[in-house]
Amino acid sequence: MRKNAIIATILLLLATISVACRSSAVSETEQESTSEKKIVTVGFSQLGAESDWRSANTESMLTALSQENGFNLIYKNGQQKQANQVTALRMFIQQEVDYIVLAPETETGWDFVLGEAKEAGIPVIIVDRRVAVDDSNLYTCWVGSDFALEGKKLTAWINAFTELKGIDPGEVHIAHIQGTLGSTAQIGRTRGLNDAVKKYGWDLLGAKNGDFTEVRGREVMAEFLREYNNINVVYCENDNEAIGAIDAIEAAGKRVGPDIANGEIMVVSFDGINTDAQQYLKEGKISCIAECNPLHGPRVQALIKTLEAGETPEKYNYVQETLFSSVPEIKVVTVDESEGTKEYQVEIKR
Ligand code: GYE
Repeated sequence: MRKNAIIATILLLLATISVACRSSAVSETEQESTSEKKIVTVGFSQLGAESDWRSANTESMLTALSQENGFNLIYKNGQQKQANQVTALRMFIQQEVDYIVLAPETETGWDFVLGEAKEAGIPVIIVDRRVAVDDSNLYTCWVGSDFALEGKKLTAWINAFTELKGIDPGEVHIAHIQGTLGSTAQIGRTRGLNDAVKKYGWDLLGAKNGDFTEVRGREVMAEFLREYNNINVVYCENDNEAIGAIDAIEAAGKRVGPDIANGEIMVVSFDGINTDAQQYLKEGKISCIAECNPLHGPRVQALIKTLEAGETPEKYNYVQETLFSSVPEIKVVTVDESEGTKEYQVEIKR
């Protein structure tokens, strides 16, 4: 009996101490929240690390959504697997984050998990590539590039170049190295090329998947060179593929450059963030790059601020981009858009 009474007293004491601790903890956080700003918890699911564009994008996000800027960021790298991204999103939902930011690998297959986020009342911001979902209310907004427009600009540049050099459209023999199939960047850039092939009458030899990586760019370019001996333009869907393709072309004993009338193979690509690609551009090994800007961190930060203020941001937020080239004669390209034609300046890098 006595033993039981002692145990009961100890338990009572422990309970009292824990209540006391908790109430002092509550009053501390109450004090903090009145003097400090709210910490916003964000779960960010990045698709992977396939390219320099991606690394720059990740860095921009981590810097903008930092602790100093008032964020508690939970970052997950999907390692190029959608299943990993879905798992990350479910974990964020379980952790009851304030916002989910998703950089999706491919467009399809997101309805279910985004439905779960919606059910949990967590706003989702899509960054870079898009999701193709039946109900666009499953996400709050999107920020990224107009990939089809990038493709239009780059192909308009190729057309301006061949016209300038007096090259017949039927003599433009293109090897097409695609990005990850089913990603918005691939879909838009591929559409840009296919439309231009029809419009101008170029000879498209074939398309192979380079997965946005240098290694695959090298591999598929080597295959192209084994299959065709008349390639004079290589349309790479990003700079890493272009770097790999240039290696393969040079390893096969051929020259890269814009002088296609004299046997050079002209390489064009997208991004413009990679320092090796920038160097190749200056040297003329890459003739034109359609810029794709990866610095979305501050843009996502601004969207969250808008939402925190109780306002509704634009649903689709496009980034302005240019063309970079080492060919000085072409200063501007004209592109057809839904509202008519529009001119874009070409930044000459030398
Ligand atoms: O161009 C490429 C990256 O989705 C815009 O993905 C992005 C693309 C970018 O791997 O380098």
